[in-house]
Amino acid sequence: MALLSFERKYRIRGGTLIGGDLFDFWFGPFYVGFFGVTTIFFATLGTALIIWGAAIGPTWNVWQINIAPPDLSYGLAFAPLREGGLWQLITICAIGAFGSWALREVEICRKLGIGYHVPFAFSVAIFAYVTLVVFRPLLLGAWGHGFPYGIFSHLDWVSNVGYQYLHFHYNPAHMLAVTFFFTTTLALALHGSLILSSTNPQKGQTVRSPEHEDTFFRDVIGYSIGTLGIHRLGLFLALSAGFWSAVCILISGPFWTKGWPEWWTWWLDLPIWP
Ligand code: UQ2
Repeated sequence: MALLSFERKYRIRGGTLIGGDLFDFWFGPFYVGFFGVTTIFFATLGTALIIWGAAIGPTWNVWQINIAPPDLSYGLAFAPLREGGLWQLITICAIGAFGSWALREVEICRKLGIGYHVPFAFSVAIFAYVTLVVFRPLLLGAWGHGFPYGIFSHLDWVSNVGYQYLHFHYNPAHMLAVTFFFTTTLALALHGSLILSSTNPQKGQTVRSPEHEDTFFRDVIGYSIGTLGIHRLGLFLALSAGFWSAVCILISGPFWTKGWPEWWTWWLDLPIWP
């Protein structure tokens, strides 16, 4: 079905979670909905606060602009705007905008009668962000444990927090996350190249079928995961990468305060050695 005639068919009322028919309309190509309105609200306010934070800071150099969380001495209290309060408000706006965007995706899925896989996947990314700026700071007792909003400043934060645990690559959850990130790129490279090899033929050649795709992998490694399976695997690998990333930073501090290399002494402490 042609794109435009399909869209005319599906662009009907219903499926909203909140607000009934009130925001159930499109603005040009975009579905609005209650959560479209709240997305615009939080994103606009958050962006304005970031620009304000930059304006009261020492530089307009985009690489160096930095909006820092409050000092650790403020604990879990609200800080004055110039002392990290802006960071706190920006964090609230970011969570409001990300959450609104996920719920707008849910409403669109409901209209289309498709699964909630996309908003679920996006929620895992939101979970990783909220772990960094809310869950871990809560467990450590101070908003100052959140990461600063700035291009170089957040890189410095990652480096410093990593060295605080001596060698982050010894963190077992970090190992899992890195492995999932690499395996995700392997799976996408296999899938992208396989699809192009069969569906983007040279001039005069015909498009090949999924049977050709299956047979290629059966001939190479004796196994094909299948056309649906590769997408299940891809989603699992990508979500696992985000999930274990969140876990690896969440356990650093709240559940393990020493260097990560030392965690592995459990191996030497096993009672099986003579
Ligand atoms: C496949 C298949 C696809 C694919 C790919 C495979 C026809 C179009 C890439 C091959 C994938 C396998 C064997 C899994 C590899 C495992 C890991 C952990 C990377 O069989 O079906 O569909 O795109």
